[in-house]
Amino acid sequence: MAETNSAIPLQPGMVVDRNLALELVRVTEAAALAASRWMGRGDKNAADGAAVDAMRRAFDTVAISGTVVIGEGEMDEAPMLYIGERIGLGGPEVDIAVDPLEGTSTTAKGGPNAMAVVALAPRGGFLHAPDIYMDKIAVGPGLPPGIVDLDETPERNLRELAKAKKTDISDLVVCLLDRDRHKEKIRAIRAAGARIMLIPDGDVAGVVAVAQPETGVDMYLGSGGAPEGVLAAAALRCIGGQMQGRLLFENEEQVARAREMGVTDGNRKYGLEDMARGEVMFAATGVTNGAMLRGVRRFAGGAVTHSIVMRSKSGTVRYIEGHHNFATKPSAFVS
Ligand code: VTB
Ligand code: MG
Ligand code: MG
Repeated sequence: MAETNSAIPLQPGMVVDRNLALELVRVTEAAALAASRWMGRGDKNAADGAAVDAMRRAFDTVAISGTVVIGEGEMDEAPMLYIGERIGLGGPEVDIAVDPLEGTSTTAKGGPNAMAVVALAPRGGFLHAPDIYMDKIAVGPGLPPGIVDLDETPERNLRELAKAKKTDISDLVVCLLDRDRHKEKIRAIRAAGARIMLIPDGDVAGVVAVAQPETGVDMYLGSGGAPEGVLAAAALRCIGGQMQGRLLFENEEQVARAREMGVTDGNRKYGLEDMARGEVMFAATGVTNGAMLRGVRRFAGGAVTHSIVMRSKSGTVRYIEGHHNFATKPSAFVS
């Protein structure tokens, strides 16, 4: 007889959790469908606005008492999904991190990797990251803890990673955002003999790629948005992998802003659990095609979406293909 897993007995609360994870997909689907209308139309603000609006509406149907902690800005600058905004129908108290359109420029150009992203944690579970840069390093699951370190050189990190993966450095691929500020890192990676994948935008997908073997990405390196860092950390908590991040301050105003948000040590190196604690969930729907997800495909009267949803508790990763019929779908979810 097959052994059953009796280690984790089922309790009613767990069913709520499981269903909630799937509810989150409806939210990212709605945002992705709305943003997809703006693909390649050269107007990144319109694309972003459409995603924010659709995501906000979709949240009204989710059974949570949510507080936005990573959102679209401060109350006075963002009308929707601002930091501190209360969302949901009522239910468990949770914190919400959103990027309704991760990759606005790439959407405006019809480029790769744009997606709608949501993560959920128990109250207090997310680092309250201001909208500044964060230095990031990430590797996939199944490696010895501490195998790479933000404070080590790319050469050393690559050497250690190659050793642990029992490959040559020349087999490894490092993913970075294609930015001038990464020139020195790119030079060092090439000098060490590793290969590189430069992405135009979308470093949430870039970080998560380290945990998806089919992407061929072994390490993520470089600076991108701090809110995107927290979202990526939530995903890696679910799918496995290691990540470190450190806030990068460009001026005194940013330091003060971080302090207001509770950051006492500006130089702190955050690990995965420091950025996304407790039982977290992550959902994303592709807007344009990417390494992680396929983009929205529209046809007469409907569209197909491709989403990922995962929970840290069970470690289950689901890919969901949604076939949407606009004639019968509730209008709040149609764009
Ligand atoms: C990254 C990327 C985002 O911002 O976080 C990036 O993932 C960082 O800022 O899609 P720069 O563009 O200034 O390098 C985005 O491109 C936009 O949020
Ligand atoms: Mg955004
Ligand atoms: Mg973004």
